[in-house]
Amino acid sequence: MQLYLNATSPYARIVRVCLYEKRLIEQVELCWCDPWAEDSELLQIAPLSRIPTLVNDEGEVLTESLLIALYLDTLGEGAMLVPTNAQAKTLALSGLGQGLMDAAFNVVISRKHGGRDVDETLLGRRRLKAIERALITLETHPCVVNGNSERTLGVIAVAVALSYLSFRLPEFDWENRCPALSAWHARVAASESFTLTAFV
Ligand SMILES: N[C@@H](CCC(=O)N[C@@H](CS)C(=O)NCC(=O)O)C(=O)O
Repeated sequence: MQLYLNATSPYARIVRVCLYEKRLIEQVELCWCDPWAEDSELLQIAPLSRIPTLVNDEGEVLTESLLIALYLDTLGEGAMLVPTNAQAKTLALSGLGQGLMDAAFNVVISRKHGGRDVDETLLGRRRLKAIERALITLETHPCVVNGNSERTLGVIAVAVALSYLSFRLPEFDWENRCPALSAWHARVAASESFTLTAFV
């Protein structure tokens, strides 16, 4: 299999963490690329030119981090990323994590192309408020309150989104403002699959 990725994509990091968790990392060739480049190798196989993109051994081209994670769950070893006895809870948390990631990523990419003023637009304000609401929700989420740091897809998606916030938008200062979430995140982020995939 080949995984197209870069080192700063939070979506690609979800897939990398899952590859470690499912003990599949040795079976994947990592193809580092720039998804924004017009003439990339990635564009030859993926019309939307987005990462992560996974090409499996049959040549099937999979995109969308959470869909790729579901596929890896059917292949690898180790604990299920989406345990059958907690499917709805896990998918709900995965959606919250990816939504937080989408909002944070869109703040970063909009500022990059439109400057800080984009924060004052209708969509800019919506994104910033969505991040705030997600943090408030997560601080009292049962998973965090109960200290559940088993690395299901939901836990992975939320923890990667929070790491991305620290990496790209430190002004949110969520670590100090959300102490329970911060302690929970520190436990998840101490695992090997997180330390080996840290943003650089
Ligand atoms: N919903 C997608 C988002 C993927 C995504 O937006 N990836 C970014 C990099 S972090 C990308 O490739 N952007 C290039 C582009 O949109 O042209 C997922 O979960 O995989």
